[in-house]
Amino acid sequence: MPEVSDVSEMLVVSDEVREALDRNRPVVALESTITAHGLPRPRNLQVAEELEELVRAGGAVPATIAVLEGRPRIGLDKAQLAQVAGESGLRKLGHRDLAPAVAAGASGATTVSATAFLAARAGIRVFATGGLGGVHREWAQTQDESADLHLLAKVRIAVVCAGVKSVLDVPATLQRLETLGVGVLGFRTTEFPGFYLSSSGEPVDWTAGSAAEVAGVLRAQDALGGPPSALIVANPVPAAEQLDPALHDRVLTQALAACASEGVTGQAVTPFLLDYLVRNTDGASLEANVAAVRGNVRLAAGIATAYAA
Ligand code: PSU
Ligand code: MN
Repeated sequence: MPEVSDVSEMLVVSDEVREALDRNRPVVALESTITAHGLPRPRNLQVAEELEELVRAGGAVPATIAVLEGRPRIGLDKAQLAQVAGESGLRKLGHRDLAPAVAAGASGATTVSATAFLAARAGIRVFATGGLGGVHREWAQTQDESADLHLLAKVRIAVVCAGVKSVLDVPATLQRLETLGVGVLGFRTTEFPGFYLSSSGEPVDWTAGSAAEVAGVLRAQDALGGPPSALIVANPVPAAEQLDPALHDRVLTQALAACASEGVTGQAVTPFLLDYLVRNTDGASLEANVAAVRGNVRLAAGIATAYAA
């Protein structure tokens, strides 16, 4: 077991990401749970590679994050990305799972909570994902609320997302974010996006019209100081690429029923629901999901570039 005394020895930051951070060049963190557990194979690897290319096309350096053989890695090479996409039984690691995974020498994909934590530790200010975890609809019975929310109340990072997955209780999730003090900024929208859908129907208090405006909010957060918290940049999937709302509502109702009748609980709930939607919308939910993530990654590269300028 290596002796690990500080964060720079614990985190393995790729040379490319390290150099970009040292030179104050734009970097965008990407999570790996969406690749390992959120998208079907083999499409997942294609999407993971495409997302990194989109970050580069936007003038920033991609830093996909995962834990491999007990080492938290910030920036993966091609073989490591393929390992995340292809290794069967790869664990799903939230923030609380990081220490046990490191100690055990285990590998795992990082959720939003674990990715945001590691990215912030490495000094990365902007992170792109699909949809955040949040409060599940059966919360009153299960108390299932994603650890994403609590962690985002504690780290200073911008998370560009298409809202929270529509399998969740969206109003309850927005309420929790308010209680936890996590800022929410609609990007060119006054309504919180609905992940597969362009709108959840819920209002947002603040709207930004450009990446430069979002970067201004990040600078204001930095200047205000105080206890860190995230900023959620809620970026809707383009209307032309959203899932048909009627199909969405119908299949989602079935998915929630199947989840309950099959007794799926805990960490397995989110992957189960996402997979059910893919299989029962003939792949349409997958296309909407990928479209949403693409848009988020492009925007994140723009924000990181404006912030570094
Ligand atoms: N968004 C997606 N696909 C995903 C997830 C989000 O489009 O697979 C993942 C994220 O990693 C998020 C996690 O952090 O689901 C939340 O899982 P849970 O609800 O178990 O906290
Ligand atoms: Mn959960």
